[in-house]
Amino acid sequence: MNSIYQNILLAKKESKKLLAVLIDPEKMDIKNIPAFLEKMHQSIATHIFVGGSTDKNNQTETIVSAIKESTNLPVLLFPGDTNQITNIADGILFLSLLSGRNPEYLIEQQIKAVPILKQTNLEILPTGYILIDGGKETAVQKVSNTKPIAQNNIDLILNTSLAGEFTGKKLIYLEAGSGATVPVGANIIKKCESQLNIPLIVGGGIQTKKQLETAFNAGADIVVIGTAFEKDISFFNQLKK
Ligand code: 1GP
Repeated sequence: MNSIYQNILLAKKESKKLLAVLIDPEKMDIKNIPAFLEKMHQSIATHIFVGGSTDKNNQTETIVSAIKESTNLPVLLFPGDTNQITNIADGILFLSLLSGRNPEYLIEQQIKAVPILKQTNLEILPTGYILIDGGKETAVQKVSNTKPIAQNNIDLILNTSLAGEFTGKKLIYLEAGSGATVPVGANIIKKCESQLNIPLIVGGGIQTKKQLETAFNAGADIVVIGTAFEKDISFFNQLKK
């Protein structure tokens, strides 16, 4: 069986676009999961990401278990910290916050995660995580205590992405932050995609089908949407298979 990453590479090669639905354990009511997933399965969604900047009540494992009961799509952890790691998921976006200069999120959390990961069978996907100004202060910014890169600083965004690839990351994630008022611009996606060899994930503030298509057409391989589905589950109707 192909790994999750091999399937992402294959999709990229075949120009098949992937949509990851982000479920935040702090915001998802467990009893709503079956109905949410049923709706999601009628859409073009291909992956489920689970995570948030914080998980104050340690709900991740319970939420991931409930999700796994009702889906065959790959479930990837998108953790804000090491407490959100659970073996019940299929894989983990192993993030380094490359846009910031806070060692805690560049390498310290990753070192703390190793003993936990060694107890799991999770597929580890090394991911360069780049926070880009989304028009408002987001949770990632607050929790990580780092500044996002301005959208007009394209050279810095590009060079940070390429530094990620050159240091061995397997994915680059351009993040405007959950609930961003301005998603990552198409010009930024285009520029990065044209020079990166590894798949590109884009998320934050994408709330309409048009914005999703803009991100895909600009070159995003995977688009992540959370808030728009949290706010209105009927958004899945616009994204039918
Ligand atoms: C956040 O990129 C994701 O980490 C998704 O953002 O919640 O704004 O869709 P939204």
